[in-house]
Amino acid sequence: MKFGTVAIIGRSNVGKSTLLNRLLGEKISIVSSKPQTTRTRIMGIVHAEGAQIAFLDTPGLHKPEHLLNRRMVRTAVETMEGADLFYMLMDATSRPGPGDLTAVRHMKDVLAKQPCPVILVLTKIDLVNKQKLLPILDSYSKLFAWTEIVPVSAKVDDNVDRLLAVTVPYLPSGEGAYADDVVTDQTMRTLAAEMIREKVLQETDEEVPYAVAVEVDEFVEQGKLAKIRASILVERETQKGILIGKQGERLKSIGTQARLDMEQLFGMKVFLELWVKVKKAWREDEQALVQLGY
Ligand SMILES: Nc1nc2c(ncn2[C@@H]2O[C@H](COP(=O)(O)OP(=O)(O)OP(=O)(O)O)[C@@H](O)[C@H]2O)c(=O)[nH]1
Ligand SMILES: [Mg+2]
Repeated sequence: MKFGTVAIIGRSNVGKSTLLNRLLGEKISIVSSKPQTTRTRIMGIVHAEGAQIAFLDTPGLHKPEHLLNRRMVRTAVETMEGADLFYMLMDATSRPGPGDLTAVRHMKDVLAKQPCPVILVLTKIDLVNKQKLLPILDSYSKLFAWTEIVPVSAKVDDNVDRLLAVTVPYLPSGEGAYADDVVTDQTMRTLAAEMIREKVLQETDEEVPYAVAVEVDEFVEQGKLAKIRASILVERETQKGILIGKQGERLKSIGTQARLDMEQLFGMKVFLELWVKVKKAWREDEQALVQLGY
């Protein structure tokens, strides 16, 4: 039996959360086209034949501007420090860029203290012409002495099974630490907050996605019904206006989409009540960040 933890790392937007969800076959980590979507460490446990693997999704490694971002990068680094193996994700639709080099630098700092195998996972290959893939793969392969290189598409499920098969031999021997029915460390409360935030990210642009946090104020289960009351925090009045939209249209749409996702994941009916609140500069506020789970 093999048991180990795999840290899924890389710059923002390379597809870390999409890959975690694909490995699990369940959506527990939110995804959006905007960078810095994931803000915390998110564990998903795969129970395979002869192996149990705890995959750890992480915030994208980037140059931080706010206290929130510094904490995000620290979370990613700390997650690496506790892992048995890394998946370093890089995007096949572009050539290596400054973001990838920043990610490699962070990775090397951790490896200098505690070496472990690193698999380069080249993502989004569904968007790349087969002939173009080889030179791209070559350019990424030069960045580090990767243990293995595996191109995948998490979106259309191409080669992800092979990635899993390649990974298992590098994991330590041992019994699994988690019961067979444990899939994630995320609570229903956290999952609910994140699903709301995902819809906000999908429905807004420019500075709004980064200025938003979601707090669940009340989560009550009554038989097959969950009653959820949540606050969407923004930093300014103008952002509040944008989120609510004309005659409350945008907030309503965010609520409906989030509710449908929750009903599917939780397998119960959901009654969702959303409020938008202004909390100035919460991204720089240590106490607020701790309260929000960042
Ligand atoms: N076509 C295609 N798109 C993908 C694939 N994987 C991820 N994406 C898209 O890339 C964008 C970013 O995906 P995420 O999974 O949120 O990326 P991430 O690395 O977790 O990003 P952060 O949490 O911000 O660091 C989303 O729009 C995804 O739908 C893939 O295999 N193929
Ligand atoms: Mg993510």
